[in-house]
Amino acid sequence: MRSRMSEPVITTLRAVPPFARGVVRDLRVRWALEEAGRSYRVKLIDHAETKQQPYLDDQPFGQVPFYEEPGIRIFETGAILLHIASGSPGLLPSDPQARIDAISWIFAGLNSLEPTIQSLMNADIFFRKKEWAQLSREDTEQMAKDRLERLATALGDKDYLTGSFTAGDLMVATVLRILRHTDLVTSHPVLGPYLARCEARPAFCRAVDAQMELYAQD
Ligand SMILES: N[C@@H](CCC(=O)N[C@@H](CS)C(=O)NCC(=O)O)C(=O)O
Repeated sequence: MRSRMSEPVITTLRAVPPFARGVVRDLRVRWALEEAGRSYRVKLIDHAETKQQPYLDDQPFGQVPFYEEPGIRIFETGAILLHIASGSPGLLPSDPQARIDAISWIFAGLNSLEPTIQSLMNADIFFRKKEWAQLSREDTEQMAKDRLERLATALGDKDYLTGSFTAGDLMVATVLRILRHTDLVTSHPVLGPYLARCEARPAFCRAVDAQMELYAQD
């Protein structure tokens, strides 16, 4: 039997507000490890500790998750996902074009989709009482909708972005989930079924259940 000491360890927050449960970004890492068939351990940290040394040496922005395995320490979910996926053909195909397409979608999720989607989440949740957020909400929503339409066009009638499921879908699906307080994705004729397809994967179900279970006692 392999020692649990060799398992990857995900550092994540001990407690989060209700709106964040099920979308804390450690979900990306849990899901990738589940898809790769790897067990893992979780290390819990208080929010205040994330803003102090020694945690800031590991995660310069004081955020979660942080990932470690023997000989490797990684911050940023994109880098963590690439690392896990590079050892898992189910997440990153070996064919050179298929592989780089999947990697492109990881970056697209993080760089072309997440900023506009997170801005709408910020306007609706974090800054909802600020006048500037209320004044700019319509434009913020339109920017997110524009990106969603581009995504839907790229997906077309395929089940997944590059045909079969990859780490690119994993990243994009977790970004789309940030909008679960709206119906922009769930009511979309292309993106709604796409997200549901990703969320029906057994590996996703195990990952999200594990995150929800962690916060169930609060
Ligand atoms: N770009 C980072 C973002 C990480 C992130 O936003 N983490 C959130 C939790 S989902 C966090 O730590 N929030 C608490 C804070 O920023 O103080 C990544 O993808 O790893």
